[in-house]
Amino acid sequence: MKRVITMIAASMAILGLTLGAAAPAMAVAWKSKTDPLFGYEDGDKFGKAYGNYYNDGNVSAMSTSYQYDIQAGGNNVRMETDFYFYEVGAGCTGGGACWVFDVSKQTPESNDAAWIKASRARNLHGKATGTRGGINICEIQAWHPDPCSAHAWPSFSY
Ligand SMILES: [Ca+2]
Repeated sequence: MKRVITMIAASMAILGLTLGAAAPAMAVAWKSKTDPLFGYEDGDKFGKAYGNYYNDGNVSAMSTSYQYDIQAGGNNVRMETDFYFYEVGAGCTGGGACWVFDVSKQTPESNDAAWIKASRARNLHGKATGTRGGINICEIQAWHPDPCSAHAWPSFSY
């Protein structure tokens, strides 16, 4: 009995170390307040953004962003995150893993000349080994296709 308990304790110690290593404390930052991602329409900046993407407790991928309406008022801006997972999927070749699109999530719209924070999460997939977010800022226009910035592509393995 004592040997069994010792083995369980040893296993738990190894598991603890493993979980600790698999839970990076650092978020993956993309751009910054002083060097943000800009969105343009016809050469004019409509908005800017930065943020981070991280493993939230080995439960979800969290996309946290800060959006800023450069042309305050008028049309609103919002962020969109396309969540991808590195896993075996129908679109992968040769039965291997590839980046598989899961879902898009948007932040609430804002039109303040101020940094507005918002987060969007997606549960981690048990069979995936990594995730990435395709993140951009768009201006929401009623009678015209929405102009959007290029994508930032932060990712992490787990
Ligand atoms: Ca605006």
